[in-house]
Amino acid sequence: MDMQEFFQDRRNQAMFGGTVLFMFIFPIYFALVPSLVGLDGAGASDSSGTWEVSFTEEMFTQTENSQELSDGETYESIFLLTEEMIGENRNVASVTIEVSCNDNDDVGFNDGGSGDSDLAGVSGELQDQSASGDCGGGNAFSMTWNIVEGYDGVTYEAEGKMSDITSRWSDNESARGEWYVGVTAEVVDNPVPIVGSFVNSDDSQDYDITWTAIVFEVSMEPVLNIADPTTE
Ligand SMILES: [Ca+2]
Ligand SMILES: [Ca+2]
Repeated sequence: MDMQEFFQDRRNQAMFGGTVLFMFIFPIYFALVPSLVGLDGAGASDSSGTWEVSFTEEMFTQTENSQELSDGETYESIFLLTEEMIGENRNVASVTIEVSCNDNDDVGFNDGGSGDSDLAGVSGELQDQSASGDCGGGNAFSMTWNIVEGYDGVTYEAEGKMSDITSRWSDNESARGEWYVGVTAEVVDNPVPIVGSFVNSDDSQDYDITWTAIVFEVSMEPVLNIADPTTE
């Protein structure tokens, strides 16, 4: 059967027409389905509209104690923030380290501590920080890196494309890796006077270290703007 005979047959015509129809319908159908069921990721259909944008947070914390350090000694604190902890479709809002110490070995809470970060093992263009403070019992010092600027976790309404809202809250794959802060002790001996002599009372200090990473997921629900007839 040559091509001319093939197309003269009515059954073949119908079959051919049906085939051509489905060749067009299926790609259109499968392109639409993800947006219809709300599963579209980046690159797929990108709905525009008014959205209620909300956030689901998870907090990762790591606490440790430096043990007793002598004056000038440095404790190496490492916090690992992995892709596995962050997970797909989630972003890192911030990473914080808080260091506290309580110099109750002698009189006057006169020890202190300082910290210097080294973020060579962390993805992204993050700036190193230094901080220091006194061992009065509370936080001696802390450092915070805001990975997603302006993040506060508060639900809000926005107009626009889903993809624009998603990228507004993107951490751009930064903050992953090995966070390092060296905590250096500053120990000051303040002798306690005992009748006729001095007691060498303070030659060390320990530090409590807490790392906190806030990870979040963005959710968007369409806002239906239905005018209330009773107010018009
Ligand atoms: Ca002291
Ligand atoms: Ca001390």
